[in-house]
Amino acid sequence: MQRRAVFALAAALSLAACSPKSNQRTYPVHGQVVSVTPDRHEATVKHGEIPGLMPAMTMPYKIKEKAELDAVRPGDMIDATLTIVENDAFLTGVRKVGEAPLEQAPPEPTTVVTGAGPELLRPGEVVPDSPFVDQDGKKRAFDSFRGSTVVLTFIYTRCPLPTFCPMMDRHFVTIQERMHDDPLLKKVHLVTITFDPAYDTPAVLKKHARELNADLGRWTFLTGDPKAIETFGRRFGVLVTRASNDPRDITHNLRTAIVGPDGKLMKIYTGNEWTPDEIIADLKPTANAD
Ligand SMILES: [Cu+2]
Repeated sequence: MQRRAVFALAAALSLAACSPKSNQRTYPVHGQVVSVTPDRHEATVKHGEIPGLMPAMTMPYKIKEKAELDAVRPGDMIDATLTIVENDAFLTGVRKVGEAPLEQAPPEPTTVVTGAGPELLRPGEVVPDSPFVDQDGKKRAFDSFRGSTVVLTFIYTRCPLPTFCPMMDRHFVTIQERMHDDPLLKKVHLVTITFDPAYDTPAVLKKHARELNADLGRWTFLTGDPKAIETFGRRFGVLVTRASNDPRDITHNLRTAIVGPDGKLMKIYTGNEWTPDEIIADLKPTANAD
C-alpha cells in the first residue's frame, strides 16, 4: 500500500470530525520525521495510529513554532501534539526523542499515476465522460455539465483534517458566494466528487451539501461506481489508497480543476495551496464566453 505517499492524507473515524466545530481538539502524536519543507513550515511525519482521529500513516503537518521546525531533521523520532481547530491543524510541542534510519523515499505521486493508469490530462484535452450519481440519486454523466465552466474537486465527507477536504469545501463556499455576486461568473458550475462512494451515498452528500449551504442549482455533489470514480480521478492526478483491513482508512491527495464549457481541461491545481481568488481570476476570461 502506498500509505507513505508524500502529500497524502488522512482517514476518518467519525463523521463529527468533519462538521464545523470551534472547539479545539488535541491528540498526542509519536512518529518519525521523513522530510522537512521549511518554506511551507511543514514536516512530513510517519506516525502510528492517532486514536479517535486516524490510523497510522505518513503525511505533511504544519509545525507551529519556527524553532521547533528548525530543530527537526529527517530520521528524527518525535513526540508532538496535533491540534485541530475549526479551520486549521498543526503540531506543537515537537520534541526529538530519538533517531532511526529512514526507509526508502516514497515514489513521487506523478510517477505512480503515469506508471499505474491512464495518462494525466493536460490542458486543452477533452475530459472523458464518466457516469455519476448526484446528491438526489439521479444519474448524471460528467458531459451533462457541458455549456458551463466547471470547477471540480475531489473530497470525502469523513475527512478528519480541516486543512484538507474541509478546506476544499470552504473554498468552494467562497467561490459560490462570489458566483452569486458577480455576473461574469454566471455560467460557472461547481462539482464536488467523493472518492469514498461506499460511505458517501447521495443521502450523505445531500446532508453535507446542506451543511455547506450549497446552492444545488449551481453546485452538484457526485458519487457513483467506485471504479468509475477512481478512473476519472486518476486522469486529474487523484491518488487514493485504502487499507485492506479498514475501508475507512483512506490516504489521499487533493486535486481541483477547471473544465471549460467545451469539456476541455483548462487547469489543474494541486494540493491545498490554491485560493478562491486564484480560481476566480482564472475563470473570468472564459466563464462569460458563449
Ligand atoms: Cu481529506
